[in-house]
Formats: sequence, structure tokens, C-alpha cells
Amino acid sequence: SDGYALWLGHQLIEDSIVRQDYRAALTFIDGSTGGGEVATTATNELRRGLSELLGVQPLRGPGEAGAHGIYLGLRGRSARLDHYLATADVPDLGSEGYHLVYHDGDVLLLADDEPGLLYGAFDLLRQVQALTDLRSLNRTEQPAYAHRILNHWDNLDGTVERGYAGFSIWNWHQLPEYIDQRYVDYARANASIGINGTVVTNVNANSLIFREDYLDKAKALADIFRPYGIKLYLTARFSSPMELGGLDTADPLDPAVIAWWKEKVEEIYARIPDFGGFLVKANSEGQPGPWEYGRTHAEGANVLADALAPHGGIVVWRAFVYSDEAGRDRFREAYDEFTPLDGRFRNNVLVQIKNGPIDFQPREPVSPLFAAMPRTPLMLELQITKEYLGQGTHLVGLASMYEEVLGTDLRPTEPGGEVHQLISGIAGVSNIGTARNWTGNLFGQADWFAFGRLAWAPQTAAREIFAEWAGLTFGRDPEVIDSITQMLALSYPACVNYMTPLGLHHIMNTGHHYGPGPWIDDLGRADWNPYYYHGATRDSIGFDRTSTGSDALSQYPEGFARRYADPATTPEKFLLWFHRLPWDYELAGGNTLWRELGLRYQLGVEQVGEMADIWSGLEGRIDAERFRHVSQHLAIQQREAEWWRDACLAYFRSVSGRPLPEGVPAPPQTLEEYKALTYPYAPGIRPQW
Ligand code: BDP
Repeated sequence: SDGYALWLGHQLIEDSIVRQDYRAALTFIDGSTGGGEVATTATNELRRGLSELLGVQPLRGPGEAGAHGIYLGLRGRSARLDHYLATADVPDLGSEGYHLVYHDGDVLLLADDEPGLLYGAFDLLRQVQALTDLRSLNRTEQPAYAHRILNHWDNLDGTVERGYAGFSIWNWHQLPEYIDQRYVDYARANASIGINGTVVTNVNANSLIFREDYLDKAKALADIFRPYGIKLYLTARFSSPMELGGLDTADPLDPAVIAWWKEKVEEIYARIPDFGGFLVKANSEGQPGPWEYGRTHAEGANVLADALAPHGGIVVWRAFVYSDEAGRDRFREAYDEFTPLDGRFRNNVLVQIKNGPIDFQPREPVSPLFAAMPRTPLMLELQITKEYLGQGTHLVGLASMYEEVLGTDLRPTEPGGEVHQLISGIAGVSNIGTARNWTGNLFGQADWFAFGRLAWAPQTAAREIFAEWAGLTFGRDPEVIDSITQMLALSYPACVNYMTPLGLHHIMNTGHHYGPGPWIDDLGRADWNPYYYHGATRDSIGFDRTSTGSDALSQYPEGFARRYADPATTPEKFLLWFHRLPWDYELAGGNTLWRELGLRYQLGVEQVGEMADIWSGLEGRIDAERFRHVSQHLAIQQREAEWWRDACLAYFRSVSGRPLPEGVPAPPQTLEEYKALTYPYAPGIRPQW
């Protein structure tokens, strides 16, 4: 298998008796009650999926008297569903929710709007793929958030920023005439996991997307996505009124600028009546923004919001900003910049915050901003592409990280403070490209899948998602499912151990962010240097963010901050994020900091070995093509985990002047050799940072 089918490669049920039971229960699909485009997709997907699973096409229902099948439809539009509703108490399912139940021999799928039918259809297919007993079906599902959006960092020239799976799948050159089948398959894959929006252009935006010919292209994509319940969004470059509109300012309070945005938005809605809105990166890493005119982020966002509001569109405004003032802790900046603006944004603005305060590190404490803007709806931004986690080569099941972030309780002394409770939506930076299997590394599919599932149900356990993905992707063999679940569960802790144990962060090589570079200290701006983030000397290591240091800790609610103020109560995984400590500092388990650091690096390498062993055990139980694909990537990961351990420990040993802890092998190369490695053609590159 080449992986193109993703988690939708429904397998024929092998056991003929079981298959026969399902066939008898699902002889027809009666979807005549839905009506619209999305309901039709739901019926078509059921028909397609079930014929793959059962080996026969279900009839178009309702079947003959006495036959059993699936009835799907909206409440109040079908006699069969209403018959059920007369006795069952089904609450309002809301937008996109559904109720899936077994009743008097039939499977009923009921919703209050059409997307609900679509999500219920995919759920039913997952149940049959997993051989769930239909008689036990009784599921009521509603998404936790209305906004579940993929963010593509795709440029109009076809490159993908931080993309490790080939080029952009959007062929702007040939749109709108040529509609690649991939667009349809992409929409289908997203719908199957509950994703309902996509931003198809990079946050480092190009105003060309707003030119009329490009809007026609964007419209062609929106038309493909619509039947799958997916809205199209675009990134808005703040200076577009100048670059495209020929104005001499982009000042958000200038009447000509206000009029330009209003008109542009009208042009968009004339083509795309359900256009989602804009995603904006402003005054960040060189992008233009309202600061040029002495205006705030709120003033900048509001001009776009006012243009979109009459059409029902939203502005997603990113909080990823950090200035170049010397001596400021980058950790603090988004909070310092945005908290004064709480309550100043229009109702249709959401502020999008990266999970951590710095930048998609293997492990970050969550951003304090999540608990600091009670009057502003917030989006959580996760990275699905693995910029800082081994990119296209390493197998790292990100569901574990997402689970940790979503479950973090920022107000431990009162209810309602978990990150998933503080947000109104989730965005994920896509890992999709032209690679035949979509994500380059086959296991990248698990991260796309996990993102969708968690954006729908943020309290789902990572392990459950791993097992579900494994079953949908590799088939029903329980041993295969268990093994892959185990590998995925091991993979995230492994990566943190071999890259950035004990709270180290941002020690990747610069620019491309691939491989270790903790020694780098020669870039123009302090916070682009890995060294800045740990500051190791002969005596100590770590970043003091307590009151004796940058005091970033004070940005957290008191009950949270208290625990992190003292190294003894700070969770070890975040130790060096908040504290600067002597190498001899004694950890709870009795090891010194130096010894523990060495052992963690070693453990990370061993965990990758364990993952590779588990995978080897699956030879013959998985098709040869995918088996080989994963084995080869694991071999690279193994070698690079060792590289991380060896290069980092060679460096920290030279700084601290200490011998390597017992149990950690000596680096095979000199520190100078590790420093000399270069990557002229590293993928997904951006200059400087
Ligand atoms: C950083 C990336 C950079 C992005 C930036 C962002 O290195 O390529 O443009 O984030 O999120 O992680 O805007």
C-alpha cells in the first residue's frame, strides 16, 4: 500500500459470517430526507464505505417491508426517524452534532443540520471497520468547538514553509480550470475527522491572493470543499491595500483603507458566499501590521472584522509577536502585548495563540495568555508539521503533546481552567504536501488524524487515538494495533528525551531547525540564538523566569505560578524552562542535574531502539511497502537520536567541565566535528530564524 488512502482505506470484513450479519443489518441507505449538498455527501460516503467493508452496495432505501437498513436525516423530516423520536428523548444536537442509534433492527442517524449527518456517517463507518456490534450503537456527539481549522503555510509559488512532504497540493497555476482529484480526497479526509475549515495560504502572506484571478482560483477550491462541510479561509497581508490597491497607506483608521477592505471582502463573498474569513500574522517576523501607523493589534483586526461582519466572516488574529528590544524575554511578549487589548476586539475576532509562549518546541509550558483574555475568544494553534521535532524523518506521535497541552490546568485552585476549556477553537499547521502518502513520513498521518479528533473532542486520550488510527490505517489485527499504539505512545517522550530533556528548549540548529545546535551564539538578535535559551556556563544552566529573572512566571494565575516558582515543586519536564540551576543541583530521584541530563539523552536513544524493535516484530503482518517505509525512517531516527545525544552532551560536557555520567557512551566525534556539520539543502527553510 502506498498510503494514499490514509485512514479511509476501508477493508472488506474477512470473516464471512460476521460480514453476512452486517450485510443483513445494513441492506439499504435511506437518505432521502436530507436534501442538500452535504447530506448527499453523507449518503454517498456511507454507500462507498459500506460497499468496501461489506463487498456489496447497499440499496437506495427504504427497502422492502421487513428489510433493515440505515435511515439518516434531519429531525422532523422523516417518518422513520420521527417514529423513534416519539419515544426517545434526544436533546438538541446543535450545529454539526449527531445521534447514531440502533432501533428496532435499523441504524438511525439523526442530526439537526446537514454537517451532523456527514460526521455521523463517518463515525458509523469507523464503527463497522472496528467491527462494533451494531446493536450496541447509541452515540450522541457534538463538537467541542465551532472552529476546527487547518492552517496551510503554503506559498502561491508552490513551496510550503516548514513543509516536509513535498510541495503544496494547491496548483494555483492550473486553477480554476483544472481540479485535481486530490482536492476532493483532501476534503473528504478532513471531513472524516471533523475538520470544518482550511486556510489555504501561508501566514507570511502574499497580497496577490486578493487579485481577481486568484479569487477565482480560491472560489474553485471553496466549491470543492463545500459539500464536505469545509469553509475556505485566506491569510490577509496587512499591506494589501497598498500593494494591490495602490493606496499610499494601510493605516487601519484611514477611510480609504477601510473602504478598500470592505470592497475586497464583497468581491470575495460574491464568489464564495460561505467564505470563512481571514487569518492574519501582523507585526511579527517582518510582516507588516498596524504598528507602522501607531495603531494597536485590536485596531488592525477590527477594520478587517468590520468588513467581514455583515457576511458572517471572522478574523483570526495571531498573537505570535515578539519585538527586537534587547533584554526582553521572548516568553513574555505575546502576553505583554495582548492582555491590554482584552475586550477591545470586535465580536468576530478570535486571537490565535500558539500552544507555548516561544515557538512549537518539543515540549513547552502552555502560554499564559490562555488564562489572561477572558473577554476575547481564543484559538489554540498547534503545529502538525514537525518543524522542531525531527521534521519529515522522525516518528513522533503528536497526540501525546496535544493531550498534555489541552489538559493543562492553568487555574488549579478553581474549576474551568484547563486549556481546552479556555478556547473557542483549534487550528493546526498542516503537514500535508504532494507526497504520494500526503505527509511524507507515513506516521505523519497519525498527527493529522489526531488533530482532527482532538479538535472535535479535546478530552480524548492520546492512546485511544493512536489505537483508532492504527486500526483504520493498518487493519484489524489486534497485535498490529497494539504494537503501533505502543510505538506511538513511546515516541513523544522519546523525542523530548533525545532532543530537549528537563526543559531545555530552542537548541536546534538555526534557520532550518534541524538537528542540535546548543552552542550557536552568533546571530544578530539574542533570541534567535540557541545559546540564549539555556546560557550554560561552568557552574549552571537554565533560564530563570522566576521573580529573580525575567519574571515571566508572574504572567500565570497565582495558583499555577506558585508551583513553578520553586525548583523543588516544578515538574521536572519544565525545570530548565523556569530555573537556572547548578549542575550539582539534586533532583527528587537523587541524581544531580548533570547526571540526569545525560541519562535522559541516553534513555531517549534507547526508547527509539525499542520503537524500532516493536516495528521489526511486525514484519510479515504489514504490507512490504509500508513496512519498509517505516523501517527506513526509524533507522534514520535512531542515528539522529544518537547524534542529538552525542552532540549535546559533547557540548554540555565541554562547558561544565564534568565527565560524562556513568551509563552514557562517549560521543564518537569531537565537539568541533558536530559543530562543523552543515545542511545547505535542509527542507522547509526560511532565512535567519
Ligand atoms: C516559526 C517558523 C516560521 C513561521 C513562524 C510563524 O519558524 O517559519 O513563519 O513560526 O508561526 O515557527 O509565523
